[in-house]
Amino acid sequence: MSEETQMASTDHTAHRGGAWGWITSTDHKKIGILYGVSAIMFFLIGGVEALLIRTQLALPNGDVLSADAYNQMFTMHATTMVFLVVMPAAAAFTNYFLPLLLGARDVAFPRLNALSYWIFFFGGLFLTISFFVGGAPDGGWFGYAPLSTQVSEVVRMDYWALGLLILGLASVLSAINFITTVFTMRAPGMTLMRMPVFAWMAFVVAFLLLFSLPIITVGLFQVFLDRNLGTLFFSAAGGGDPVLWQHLFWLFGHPEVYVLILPAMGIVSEVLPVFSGKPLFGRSFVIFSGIAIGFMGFGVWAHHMFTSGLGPVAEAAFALTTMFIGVPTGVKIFNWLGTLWGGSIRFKTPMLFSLGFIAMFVIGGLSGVTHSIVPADTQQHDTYYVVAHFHYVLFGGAIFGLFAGVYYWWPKITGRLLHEGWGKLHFWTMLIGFNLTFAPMHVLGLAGMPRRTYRYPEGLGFEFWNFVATVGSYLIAVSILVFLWNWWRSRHHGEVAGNDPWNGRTLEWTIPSPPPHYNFATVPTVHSEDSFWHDKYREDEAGNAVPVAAAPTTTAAEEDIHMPSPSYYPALTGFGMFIALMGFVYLPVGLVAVAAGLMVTMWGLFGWAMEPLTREPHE
Ligand code: HEM
Ligand SMILES: [Cu+2]
Repeated sequence: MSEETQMASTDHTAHRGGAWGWITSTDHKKIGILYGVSAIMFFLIGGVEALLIRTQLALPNGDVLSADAYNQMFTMHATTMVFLVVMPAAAAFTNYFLPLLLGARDVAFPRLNALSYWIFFFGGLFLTISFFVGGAPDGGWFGYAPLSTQVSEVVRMDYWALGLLILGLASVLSAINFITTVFTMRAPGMTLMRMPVFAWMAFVVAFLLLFSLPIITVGLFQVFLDRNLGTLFFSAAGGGDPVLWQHLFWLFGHPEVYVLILPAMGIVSEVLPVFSGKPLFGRSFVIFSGIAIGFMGFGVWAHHMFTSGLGPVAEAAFALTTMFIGVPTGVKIFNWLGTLWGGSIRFKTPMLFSLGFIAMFVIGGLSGVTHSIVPADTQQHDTYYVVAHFHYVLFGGAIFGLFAGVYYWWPKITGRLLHEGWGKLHFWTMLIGFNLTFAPMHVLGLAGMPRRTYRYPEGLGFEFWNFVATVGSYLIAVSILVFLWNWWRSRHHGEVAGNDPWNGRTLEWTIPSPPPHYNFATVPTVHSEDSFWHDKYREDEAGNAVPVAAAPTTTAAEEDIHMPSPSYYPALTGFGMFIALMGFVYLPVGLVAVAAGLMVTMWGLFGWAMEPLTREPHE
């Protein structure tokens, strides 16, 4: 929290400063910053967990972690990175920029938006607390039954099941909010096809969340019931079916990987045109392939289950759907390359991260296609080859894409640029460290090293590449320190950005940096896609861009703009849920906390319902 309060004092948009201002804020920009700062904190936690894993595996017969601690470490590392880093980082950008890209003053439901954040925050806290009270979840991030339904360890996988349940609730609420925002809050003239590609990808992600989370919610309830009330949903001995859990999980889990990657694809689709000085090549194809990925993403889940004995027909069918989903992904890559082609490219840091994204994501995508071939996957399954694959897409893809967004939009959020030199150092150390860490895992996996094992003996040929991977992971840590330093130094020494530091194409660059709390003094009217660009440039006969004499900037009085008032009820509601969750872990004694927590939740919701949306403007 201290970070957040600190930022409040320097943030020009703060209507009310201090911690209270952040807790009660309903401004989508402040909520976006809260998501972003939380994601970075969790990234550091998940990163330390990764370093512990890699330190343990640096040499054969490592003894840094016990087997028990190792299980907690890889489970929490993955759970943290997926649910507490990449998803909230995407939520940070969507919160902050979706309204700005659409020319809106806020999201459709500002207080619901605050509730989403607070539920997420308390859900993350809940999961992380588990380390200190009886041990963290240790059944893997996909919680396979019957491992996850065993109750010998008492609470650990309860933390996991309940934590994911509540985080899912936060995501469903924001999905509804973002979908409604896109449908109802677009500026005049902003047709759906004129929406910037990042807005489009956020829109698709919201649908993916809305349709996939209910599936895992059912499964998580069943895990919780199996563990605590003796039901037998996933117990083969009791007539239940552990493979059912795998279906439920992956029917959520595969769409989830697109939830993780599509926002990064959206960011890259914003950055490439700006730094190539050209519109996005085949823009509508990029949008439609994103939609296609959204639909097809629900039809490939069993490729995670090729070794579970599905039978040849199902295996062939899922092999084919998996190969097909590579097509819309390939379309996007061609369009990005087409955007670069013949452009006047500026190699600024956001551009470097975007190019890094494309290169690393292609490697990860290709190893993904090798998983679609069933006999090959039977060999690769549960080896380090898989670990290599998903880090190329999740880290080389999602994290690089998100950092492109960080460097690109930082000046809009803070009013100051990050330093280019440090940014480039960050990029290169991260790129080299990343490849040193994860490229060797392809080799290790194909040589037969199983994932999720805390030790390997000498003499199997695993020593060299494991050591290289560990060195690489420390280089990644160095790159993150460089980023943190860049952040720190930019607070006072960063170059002042002005409205439009990159010669941008979309509406957020028409307003001051940081934007005023009402975003747009006058709601813009949109006449084309990339509308800000067309305000600044006209085409001459040869098709070259010619600057228009005076590019319009908006400044106007703010008297008549009514923004939603702050409210502490969303945070209170989230807090009540947190108390109730803690109670559920420690049944039956915990029922006291469950009752107390639900009462606080009701208090929050009731107060919220009775509260007027906007108070009389007097500030
Ligand atoms: C900081 C750099 C990172 C390093 C050094 C690292 C290292 C590792 C290692 C060695 C494992 C395998 C553990 C095992 O199988 O025993 C692992 C698992 C995993 N990591 Fe990472 N990782 C990093 C970043 C990330 C990021 C950014 C994400 C996601 C966005 C991620 C997602 C996962 C997932 C989903 C697993 C699977 C865990 C499991 O088997 O249940 N990692 N990581
Ligand atoms: Cu999948």
